[in-house]
Amino acid sequence: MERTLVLLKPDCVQRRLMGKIIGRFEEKGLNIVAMKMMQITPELSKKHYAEHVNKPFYPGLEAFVTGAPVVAMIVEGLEVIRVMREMLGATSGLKAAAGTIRGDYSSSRQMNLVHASDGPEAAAREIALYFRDEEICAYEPTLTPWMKAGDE
Ligand code: FUP
Repeated sequence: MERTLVLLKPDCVQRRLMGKIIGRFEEKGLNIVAMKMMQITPELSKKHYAEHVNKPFYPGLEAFVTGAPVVAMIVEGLEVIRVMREMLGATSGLKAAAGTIRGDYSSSRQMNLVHASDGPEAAAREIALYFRDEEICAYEPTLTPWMKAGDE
C-alpha cells in the first residue's frame, strides 16, 4: 500500500469543487487517511516547491497557493502515486486529457486545481511537510473485500 500527498489548491476551494474532487477519489476506492484545511505560508510554499523557487513563474505560483486556503490530504491505495497523477492528468488543464480532473475542470497551467506527489521520495517529503504522525488516521476500510481480491 502506498501513500501520496494531495492538495486541493486555492482555485479548487474558491470554485466550490472540493466535494466533486474528493468524490472522485472516493469513487475510485482510494482511502483518505488524513485531511485538513489550512493556509499555505510563503515559507511552506518555498519548501514545497523547492525545485521551482528560482524559476520565473515561482512568484506568481507562490502568490496563488498562499492566496486562499487549501485542503491537504494523505491518500492511500495500491500504486496510488501513479494512479493519482493519472487521475489528475497533465500539469496544464489545457493539455490534460478529457476525463481527467484537470482535463474536465481546468483550462490553466497555474490554476490546475489539485497537486499530487510525483514519486515515492516526493510523497515522503511532502507528507512530512504537511502532517505530523499523530494527524494520520490509518484504518482498514470495511469495503476492502469488495474493492479488490485478497491477493492484489
Ligand atoms: P505538477 O507536478 O503537475 O504539479 O507540475 P510541476 O511540478 O511541473 O509544476 C508545479 C506547479 O507549478 C504546477 F502546479 C503548476 C505551476 N506551474 C506554473 O504556474 N507555471 C509553469 O510554467 C509551470 C508550472
